[in-house]
Amino acid sequence: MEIYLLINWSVIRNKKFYLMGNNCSDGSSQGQQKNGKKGLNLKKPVHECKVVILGERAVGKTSVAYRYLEDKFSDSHIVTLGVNFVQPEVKLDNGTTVKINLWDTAGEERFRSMLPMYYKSSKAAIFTYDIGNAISFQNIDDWVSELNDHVAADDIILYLVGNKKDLPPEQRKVSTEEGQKTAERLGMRFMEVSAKTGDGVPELFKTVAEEFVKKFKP
Ligand SMILES: Nc1nc2c(ncn2[C@@H]2O[C@H](COP(=O)(O)OP(=O)(O)OP(=O)(O)O)[C@@H](O)[C@H]2O)c(=O)[nH]1
Ligand SMILES: [Mg+2]
Repeated sequence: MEIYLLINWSVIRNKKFYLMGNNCSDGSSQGQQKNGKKGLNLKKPVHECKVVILGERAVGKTSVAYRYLEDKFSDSHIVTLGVNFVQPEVKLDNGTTVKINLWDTAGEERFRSMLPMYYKSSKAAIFTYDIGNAISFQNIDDWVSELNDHVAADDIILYLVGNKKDLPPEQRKVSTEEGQKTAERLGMRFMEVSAKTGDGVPELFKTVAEEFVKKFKP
């Protein structure tokens, strides 16, 4: 079942929808945490990281974002019209918070021309395919070369993510090894996840946040 939902250009945060302006930044700010025992204010860094999630229609881009943000899953394909903006936060082990300004883009062909504005100044790109759909995997090269036309390789961290890891073996069309090889060839980090079960999803966003801090906020 396909549902067209007009929630684009909104921020899903704390289970509410907010209208937004296109005002995300990649700057950082300083949060403060009070140490009750000693009465000291210990500054904990808060960084913002712009991330774009890309891939063919129905590979599960929105579902991955929704799983991380709300820890929920829907069997319906809620077709993304243009782009959704969500803002999950990741807390790292050292107390640093990374606010991920996540642009969840539409896989449908008719929206392709608007994608470059979301690549621009992104610090990470998550290329997603469906492990049960070989075409969505074969097309990854096209997605990557499209991004390379707009962003210098050194300015962005690339992830290749095979979603729908929960599918039974007989429905799998792309092996883990094929995914790994392609990621190596394209200089990307690789993971398989399932938005349905949640397997690998928190790890994905944690890795994105950690790598972002390592590379851009050392
Ligand atoms: N089995 C399984 N199905 C999934 C998974 N993730 C998403 N789906 C299903 O795949 C379909 C498409 O999911 P979406 O998240 O809407 O896909 P999308 O990539 O955002 O699609 P577009 O917005 O059209 O580009 C839906 O029916 C989801 O329920 C998963 O991990 N496992
Ligand atoms: Mg979507």
